[in-house]
Amino acid sequence: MSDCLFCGIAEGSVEADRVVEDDRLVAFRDINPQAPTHILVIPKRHIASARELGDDEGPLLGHMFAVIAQLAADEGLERGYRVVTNVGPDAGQSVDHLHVHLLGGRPMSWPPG
Ligand code: DGP
Repeated sequence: MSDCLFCGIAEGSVEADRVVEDDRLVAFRDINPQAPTHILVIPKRHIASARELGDDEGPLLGHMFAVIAQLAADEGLERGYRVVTNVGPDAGQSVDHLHVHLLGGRPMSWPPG
C-alpha cells in the first residue's frame, strides 16, 4: 500500500534500523523503545493486522516466530521476552500493518496496561 509507513520500511523507501531482512519479513528497532530490546517484526506483504490472518498465513507466522526466537537469542534475552501484537484502537494499534513487538531486557509486569 502506497500510504503505509511499514510498507515503506519493507520496501526500503523509509529508513529504519534494520536487524534482519529476508524475502518475507523485515525486523527493525522501534523508534520509541519501551524496553532495552524493542524490535518490530513485519511481513513484507501488507497485512493490516492479526485480525486479517488465516490458515494460509501459518507458514509466514511460523517463520516470524522462528526469527523472533533467533533475535531474542542474539539480543541475550535468556531470562525471557514478551511478544505482542496490538489489534485495533482499544489495543493501541497505531500503524495498520501487522507488526509483532519483541520486548526484552527488563522484568515486565502483568497484566499490561
Ligand atoms: P503499535 O502501537 O502496536 O501500532 O506499534 C507501533 C510501533 O511502531 C510503535 O511502538 C512506534 C513504532 N513506530 C512508528 N513509526 C515508526 C517509524 O517510522 N520507525 C520505527 N522504527 N518505528 C516506528
